[in-house]
Amino acid sequence: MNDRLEAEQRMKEAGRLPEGQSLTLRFPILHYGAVPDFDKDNWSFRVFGQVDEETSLTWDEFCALPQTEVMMDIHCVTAWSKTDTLWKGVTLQTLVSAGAVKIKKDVTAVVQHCEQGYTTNLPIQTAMGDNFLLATHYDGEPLNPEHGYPLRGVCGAIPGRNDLDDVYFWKGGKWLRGLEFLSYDKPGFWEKAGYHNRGNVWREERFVDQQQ
Ligand SMILES: Nc1nc2c(c(=O)[nH]1)N[C@H]1C(S)=C(S)[C@@H](COP(=O)(O)O)O[C@H]1N2
Ligand SMILES: [Mo]
Repeated sequence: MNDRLEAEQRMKEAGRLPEGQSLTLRFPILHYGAVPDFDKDNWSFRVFGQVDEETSLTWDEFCALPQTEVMMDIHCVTAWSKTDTLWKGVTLQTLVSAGAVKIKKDVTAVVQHCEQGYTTNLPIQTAMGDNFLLATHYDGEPLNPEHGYPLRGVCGAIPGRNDLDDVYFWKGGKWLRGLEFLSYDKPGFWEKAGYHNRGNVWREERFVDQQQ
């Protein structure tokens, strides 16, 4: 057996490979449109919607926030999974506890807004989990442009943590520029184009025809 099949078998046995997924040892690149440039002086991170105060952080302000490292398994709806990916960035929990975001009580959903209009929605409880990160680094290095430099949402599964909502990787927006907090749900780019609104990997919530 080759390395990939061997690793895939191990991950299956460990219960870390959801139904319908196969393991990749590479890191595929998937997105709609072109890779945008980063212009530090004109970059801002917007916090808006149902918050006490709408704000905007500069790149330096964002980088000054306390950072967290998370090891996660990521699962793409196109059926590849990659295990033990190491990310560093800021959790939404940290944004809240650092006072950078004051979420109103009736908030139920958060929408990631990215360059070129890409959006994706998550329930607020999912986004507040340890498995959702606003990441600046992958594997100890700043993100590659293709993987979302300078900032992206990352959602995955933390092995052994059955209390979290593990969603497909499209729900991590690359080239992230802001978060919108809402008291109602607002489907994003792929969610409007036929992907499942929730996208839980263990329930195989891939497409809208599987939605209830
Ligand atoms: N801004 C933006 N973010 C995006 C996408 C996109 O098209 N635009 N595609 C999503 C999809 S469908 C996937 S599977 C992952 C892929 O991330 P990767 O290229 O780092 O593997 O990014 C997600 N985030
Ligand atoms: Mo995807």
